[in-house]
Amino acid sequence: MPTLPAPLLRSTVANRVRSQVFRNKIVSAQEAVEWIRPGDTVAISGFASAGTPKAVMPVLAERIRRARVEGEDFTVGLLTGASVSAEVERELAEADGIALRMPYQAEATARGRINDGRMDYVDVHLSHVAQQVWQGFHGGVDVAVVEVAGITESGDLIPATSVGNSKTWLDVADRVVLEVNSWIPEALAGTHDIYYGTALPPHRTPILLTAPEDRIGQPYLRIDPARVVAVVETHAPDSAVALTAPDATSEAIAAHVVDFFGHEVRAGRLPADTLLPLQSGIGNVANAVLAGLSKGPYRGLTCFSEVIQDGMLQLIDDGTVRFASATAFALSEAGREKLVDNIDYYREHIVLRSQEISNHPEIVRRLGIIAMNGMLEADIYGNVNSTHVMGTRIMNGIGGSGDFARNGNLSLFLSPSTARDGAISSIVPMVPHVDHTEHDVQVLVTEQGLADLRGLSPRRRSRVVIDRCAHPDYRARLLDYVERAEAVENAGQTPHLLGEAFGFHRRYQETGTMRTP
Ligand code: 0RQ
Repeated sequence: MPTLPAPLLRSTVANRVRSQVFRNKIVSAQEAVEWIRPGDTVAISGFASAGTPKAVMPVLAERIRRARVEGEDFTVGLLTGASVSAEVERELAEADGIALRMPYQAEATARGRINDGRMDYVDVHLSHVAQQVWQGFHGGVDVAVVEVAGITESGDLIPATSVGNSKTWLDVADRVVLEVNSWIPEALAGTHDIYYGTALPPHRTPILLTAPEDRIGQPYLRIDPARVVAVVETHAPDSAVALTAPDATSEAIAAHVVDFFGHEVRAGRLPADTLLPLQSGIGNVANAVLAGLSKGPYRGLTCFSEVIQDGMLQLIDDGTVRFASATAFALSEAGREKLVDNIDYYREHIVLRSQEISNHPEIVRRLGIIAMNGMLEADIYGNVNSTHVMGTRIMNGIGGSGDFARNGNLSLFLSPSTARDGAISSIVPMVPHVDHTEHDVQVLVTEQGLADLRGLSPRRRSRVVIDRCAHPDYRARLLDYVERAEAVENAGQTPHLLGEAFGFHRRYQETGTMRTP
């Protein structure tokens, strides 16, 4: 644990900006926003809502709205860590203020603008964002707006409740606006591990992280004060994540996953008590899996994931999890309070890193991660669609699922077997959009059961997927499809009826259900 300078343990609004150089730059959000100009690329902190700047972005949305009324064209490109707070995402999208969005969103208005073709969206593996920005695919970054918990006397930045891409934005932006949020407990300082050793090829060297708890960097973000154009003081909480109690479907999926881990332990492929470091996506199924683990025989598990959800705090409390590495918190209001009240305890069990490290393929492969992510649908051969409803309309984005699924030791995809009250089957003959290919998907899980696809050829996989994962209402039709596909002359390695492969989806579009009368 790094030794913290004594003044960091005090906590009042006034003393959060302790460097005089930065104190001289304190302005209002209205003044700070003047540094953002039409056409700029604006990179902001924030990952799964945590650490989103609270003051400048709403003022920017208002400024864009006013400009529109006056007939001025004012849009910006918006780069983030992953999703940011729904309020910021919504206000900017409603103002039609975003020309280009990257790399992930999960908000209804933004989603609507993207699907209407009014907002360009580049859906990127989260571990690739930093290097793509360094390589210039997204142009330069004109302005970074980064939330921090404080600025030390020597000008180091105490990171916020997420790290995401903050390091990269601070490194590359021409102009930097810092929001110093005194709501964040200062005792969070020391939870972060910011690694400054990444580089572009051919200058890369090994990243020497060999266990989730390893610290390979420093607790602070750095910034050249000459590029900081404004410092804005705020005192506002992160938006809370809404949690609903796991339903019977999520619990059934979780039970299959926990059974499977037992099976892998008995087969000698996973260590008995500690398994391997776990990654799990966001949402109720992920939370149910975490809850299911606490009922198993496991003690001292580790996690190497993107976010720390309420379920993870619980697992740390009861000793199921010994250590969790992530890039952000994603907590409910109750979870937030628990974290703040017990920060000294949790700081011993948690580290937050930049997303280029939390999701790094080299580390994910080395640690042997067990990757568990949600999906919209899978096909009978194991290809997975995580992002495009009916193959065309974006839902959220690929996020970090590809970073973990492709490089993990085990890759599981989880979903209820049906969506929209049974009108959609999550198991289809052919997915109309592929995020994770049959080569990267090892295990599919629905509440019906678990299909272990490892070692199976496509023709054998199809039977296992249909028998174990498809909802009974759809099984016979899927089986009929695959049997007829196999009966065609020269059916091939992966039999399909190309005229019918999207028949389930066509039927849904034409009749509102994939079911046949
Ligand atoms: O729609 O919200 O209108 O009710 O999709 O579905 O079952 O609640 O599942 O919340 O776990 O999300 C793939 C979207 C699943 C998510 C996805 C509809 C369904 C519902 C949500 P409503 P559920 P979840 C780490 C990893 C990619 C990013 C990722 C995701 C809504 O897991 O975005 O993995 N993954 N990141 O009705 C049409 C289908 C459908 C469907 C479900 N087959 N067709 N609609 N829905 N299946 C996190 C990060 O990277 C930050």
